[in-house]
Parts: sequence; C-alpha cells; structure tokens
Amino acid sequence: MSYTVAKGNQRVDPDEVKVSGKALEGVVDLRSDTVTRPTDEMRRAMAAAEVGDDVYGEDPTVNKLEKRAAETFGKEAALFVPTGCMGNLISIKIWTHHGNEVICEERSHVNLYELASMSAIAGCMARVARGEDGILTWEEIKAAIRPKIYYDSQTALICLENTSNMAGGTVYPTERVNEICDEAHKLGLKVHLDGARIFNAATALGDHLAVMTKKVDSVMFCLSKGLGAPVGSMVAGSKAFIEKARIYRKMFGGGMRQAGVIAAAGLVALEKSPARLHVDHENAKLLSEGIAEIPGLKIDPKKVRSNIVIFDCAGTGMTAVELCDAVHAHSVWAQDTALYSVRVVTHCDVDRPGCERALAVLKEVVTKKRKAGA
Ligand code: TLP
Repeated sequence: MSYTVAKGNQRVDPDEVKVSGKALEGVVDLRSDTVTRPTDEMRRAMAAAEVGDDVYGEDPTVNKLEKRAAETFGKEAALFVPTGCMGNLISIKIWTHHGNEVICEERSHVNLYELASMSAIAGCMARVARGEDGILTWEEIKAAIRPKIYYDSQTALICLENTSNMAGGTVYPTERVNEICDEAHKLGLKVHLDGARIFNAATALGDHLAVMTKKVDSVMFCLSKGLGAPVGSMVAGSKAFIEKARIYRKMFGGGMRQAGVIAAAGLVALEKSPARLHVDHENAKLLSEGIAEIPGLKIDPKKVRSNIVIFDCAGTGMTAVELCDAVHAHSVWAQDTALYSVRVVTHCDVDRPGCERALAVLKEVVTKKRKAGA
C-alpha cells in the first residue's frame, strides 16, 4: 500500500517555481501559514545564535526562548518542541492514562490530523463533541463526559483549539475558556489548549495571552505558523508539567541538541511577529468578502475573524480539488479540506496585491466553469 499527502500539498513541485530566498516567486501560496520562509532578521539571528547541547539543558538560546515563552503566557515554565503535533501529544500523554477519553471538537487537529497518536501512543480515545463554528460550550462538553461507572472508559482531559482551524479560524471568547476550565476542574478534569494559532486569537480579541490562557492546565503554541518561524512549537504550564514534558519529548524522539539555531528564529518570531498579525486578518477579511461575491462560492465573511478562510464551492460545478487545480494553473495555491470545501490562509509571505490577484483568479476560473456549464 502506498500513502500520499493531501492533494493540495502534492501540487508543489520544487522545480516548478524559482525560490527567491523568501516567498516563492510569482506564486500566491495560500495553502497554509506553515509555508512561510524565515525573514532576513530570523536568518541573521540563526547564523549568530549561541548554542549548546539542549539535552543537557545547555543551549542558551533555547533556554532564553523557553523563558520568554513562559513569561508571555504567565506560566511557570515552557519547553521547545519540534512540532505542534508533538506538543499536543506530550500534553495529552501527561494528563491521561491508557484507556482514558479526551473530549475534543469534531474538527479539531488532535482528532483529525495527528495520526490518531492520542490512541496509538497515549492509549486514549477521542470523544468528539460538535460546537457551533468549532467553539464548544460547557454544556456540549458536559454531555460528553463519562459517568463514573467502573466499566466505562473515563474522561480525563478536555482539549480546546483556539483558533479553531477547520472551523475557519474562529475564536474562543476568553470567558468561555474560563468557564470550561472552572467546570472541568471541579470534576477533576484537566484542560489542554491547542493554541497553534493562539497569537491570531489574541489579535482578534485584543486580549493578553496570559489572561486568555490563565486557567488552562497546559498550552501548546506554534512558532512556525502565523509567527513565521521555520520550525518549532512550545508547550507551557507548571514546572511539574514541563519536567514531565521534557521526559516525554525525549521518549518521543524529540530531544534536540544545538537547537539554538532554530530557537533563535523562534525568538524573533515571538518578539516581532505578533504585531503584524492584524495585517493577515485584514487580508483574510478582504478575501472572504471577495469570495462571497463570486456566484457559486459560499462563505459568511462576518464569521472570518483571523487568518483562515474556508468556503464552499458546491455551487460551481467543481469539487474542491478541481477548483484548487484550476487556480493552481494561475499560480494561486489553495487547499481542499473536504469534497466541496476550500481553505485559504493568509500569512506574512502574502500581501494585499497577492490576495487581490487570488480573488481575480478565483473569479475568472469559476466564471469560466459556469459559462461552460450553461
Ligand atoms: N496544521 C496544519 C495541517 O496539519 C492541517 C495546517 O496547515 O493548518 N494544531 C493545529 C490547530 C494545527 O493547525 C496544526 C497544523 C497543528 C496543531 C500541528 O502543528 P505541526 O504541523 O507543527 O505539527
């Protein structure tokens, strides 16, 4: 049997486009905010990074990044991990035992895109709940909690995702997160936050990260998404949690050595990138408003609050893969996320003219198809 990555990811042929050191020349790559290239400042910081062996705790740049991350989130400690998936898995492993259940939203990354690692490695079952626009209420979570019957698998953890990626970058109000944490804690349950894009949520809410995440037991966030770093994510929580996280990171093969080289870019991302995220949100708004005006495409721009735009293309006569292929021919890259669902994500390597071009191409492709079908 052979495996493949998603059709959208396969479209990239490295020889197809010239790489200019930053974005791909002539391409508007809206597949994800994971595609960004490090800025010149990041590259300079990487070249100049002081390093040491981080498995011995001796990499000064990693130590600095971990300290800054903990401070930013008002947590006791933080740990640099290679990926968001590993950060989530480490957290799930710490808060659960084999045979436990983890409550998460149906469309959440831990449920759909982490290779069932919570089952395969942590030994847990995902218990999914459906929240309007990906945002769960305490009532919806409560309904999924298992009664304390000895032959029932037991709920141990609630995993929230902010922003909710596959619901279109929607944002948890901080009061909602606090209510969920308070109620969960009363029942002895832990709350982990997949905050891959928590900086986007903070920008949308105008809230402080430490306030937004005060009550969660652990938080994972990505340096390599909207913040633009080439590699890396962080987990943050209590000292005791991070001590365990360090052990599981090593167990999962993620103990890195002179990781200061990548942590240096992470530090630049952490300090510099949050201030420009509103630009990505404005561009996403522009895209969503333009898309809503194209006959055959459906989206409610009012729901677009951050850098992710997911729209329905069923009315075009094309599947999402066909639509993505058609725009790709015009150097606009988008990601199919379901049969008739397409995702475009804004980030620091796509500017407003790029988004305007993407809209013009979408319009042209859809209009052509509709005329051909008429
Ligand atoms: N998301 C990627 C894909 O895997 C879908 C993307 O392009 O959006 N949590 C959330 C909410 C995420 O969106 C992602 C990646 C992760 C965790 C995992 O991060 P990495 O890729 O660093 O393991």
